[in-house]
Amino acid sequence: MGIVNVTPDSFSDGGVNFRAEDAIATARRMVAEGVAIVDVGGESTRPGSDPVPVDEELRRVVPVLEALAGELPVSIDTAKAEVAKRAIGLGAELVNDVTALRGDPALAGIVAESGVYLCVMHMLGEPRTMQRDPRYDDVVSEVKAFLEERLRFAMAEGIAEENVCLDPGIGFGKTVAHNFELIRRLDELTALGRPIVVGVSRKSSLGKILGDPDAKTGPLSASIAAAVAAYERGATILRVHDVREHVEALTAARAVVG
Ligand code: HH2
Repeated sequence: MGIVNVTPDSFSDGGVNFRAEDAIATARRMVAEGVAIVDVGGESTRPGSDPVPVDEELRRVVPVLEALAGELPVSIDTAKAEVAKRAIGLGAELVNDVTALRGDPALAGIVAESGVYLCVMHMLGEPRTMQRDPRYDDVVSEVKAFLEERLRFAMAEGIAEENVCLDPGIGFGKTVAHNFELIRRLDELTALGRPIVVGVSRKSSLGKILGDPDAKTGPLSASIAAAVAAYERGATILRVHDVREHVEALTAARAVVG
């Protein structure tokens, strides 16, 4: 899954794809590089970020979705029902909701009605405050219980189980240790029987283990290593910024794993 942030302020690529022409070109390049689906988002959820009003989010993503409609597989990274509805109308096949259907009460119905795929992600708290001293007794069992409960909720709302994938939410209300423990023990999440999405690309935990306690991002090399480790532990979808390098690395990993 390739990340196309149509935002001025995303944590690692803010502004790079803020102009629709740039976002469209990036999405097309990702497909040429082997991506399976392009995740278009108009709201940053980086630590400390504030929500974006619905009009502004639509203004950012709609021109991109219009240009890509019917051309390549698209996912919409949004928690807003109105944005999801518009994106689905323009051909989006997956709704990537970092609030796991807790943000907008109308979102579940739209996903259910249209029959698109849904990604539900774990987040402790909300982006503005989530990195202030996150605590768990056992991060993996708590994330697992949350994802299981959200899967049941989605199904109760009429979303088909086979359309749901689950994401531990690397960096969303977690310390560096929590993030790596979630990847290390990913088999406990794959046991839920649904495809697991992992988004660790460029995240600050990678920069922090490399010795910079104030890192806001991590390098490509470390992103790839973490993605390959997640793949070996059963991740199905890797959400990444640098498609070509990840496709190459994961192709080699797959050749080894067999
Ligand atoms: N991470 C980000 C955003 N959306 N969705 C899923 N399912 N999993 C993730 O790990 C995830 C996500 C944050 O990364 P990015 O989109 O690069 O940054 P920003 O939120 O600042 O736009």
